[in-house]
Amino acid sequence: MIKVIHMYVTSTFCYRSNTLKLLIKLASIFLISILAWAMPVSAYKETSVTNGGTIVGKVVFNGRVPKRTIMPTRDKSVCGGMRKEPKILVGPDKGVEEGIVYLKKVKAGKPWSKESATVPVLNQEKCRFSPTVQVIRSGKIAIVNSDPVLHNTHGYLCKSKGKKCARTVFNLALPNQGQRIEKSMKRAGTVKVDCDAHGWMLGWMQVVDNPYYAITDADGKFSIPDVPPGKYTLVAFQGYTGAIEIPIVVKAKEQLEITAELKI
Ligand SMILES: [Cu+2]
Repeated sequence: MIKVIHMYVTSTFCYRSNTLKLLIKLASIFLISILAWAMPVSAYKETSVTNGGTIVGKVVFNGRVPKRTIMPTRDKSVCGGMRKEPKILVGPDKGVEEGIVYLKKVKAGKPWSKESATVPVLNQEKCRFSPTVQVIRSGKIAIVNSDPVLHNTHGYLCKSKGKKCARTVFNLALPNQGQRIEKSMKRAGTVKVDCDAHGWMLGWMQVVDNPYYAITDADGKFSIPDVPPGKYTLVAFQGYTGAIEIPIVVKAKEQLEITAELKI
C-alpha cells in the first residue's frame, strides 16, 4: 500500500514538474518573442566611406513572362477598361525593370541621401499606384488619393523573400480626392500594397534600414556605390517572382559585377 502511494505521489510530482517546465519554457518563448518584436533593429551608423567598392549588375528573367487580365468592375471612367499586363516587366535583353536590389543587415557605411529625409509618397492615380515599386527609408510614408473615387489602401508585410504577404501594416480608407494620410513604417521588410475597392491594383514597397539599395532601370541594370569592403547578402526582388539572395564579397575600390536571375 505504501509503495502504491509512493508511486502515485512520485508520478504526480513528476507530472506536475514536467507541466511546470513546459509552462516555463512556453512563457520564455513568449517573452523572447515579445522582446524581439519590441526591440528596435540595431541602428545603422553613418560614416565616411573612402575605400568603398561598387556593386554593378543586372536583374534578369529568362522564362516566359506571365500576363494578368485586368477587368475593372467599377469606376471605369477613372480606372479604364479591360487590359492585359505583364506580371514582370522584362526588356528585349531579358533585363527586369523595377526590380528592387538591396544589401541586408549593413551595420555602417555611407550617409543616407538628402532625398531620403523627405517623406515618400504612395500616390493613387487612375486606380494605379504611383510609384508602383519603391524603396523607402524606415519611417513615415504619405498615402495619397488623387482620384475622385474611394480607394482603400491596404499594405501587407511579407513573411520571407517577398512571399506570404498577409500581415496588415496599414489599412486606410481614402474616400476623397486629394486626401493624404501619413503612416509610420518602422520595420524593414517587403510590403505588398493593394486596394480593397479595386482588386487589380498592386504595388510594392521595400522598407530599408540602410542606404545600400537600387531600383533597376529599363534594362534591368543597377549600381550600388560606396560599399565598405566586406561580406554581404545582396537581395534582388520582384513582386511576382519574389526575392533571391546572393552572398557577395566587396573589395576596396573594386567593382563587383553581379547577374541576378529571378525565377518563378
Ligand atoms: Cu482603389
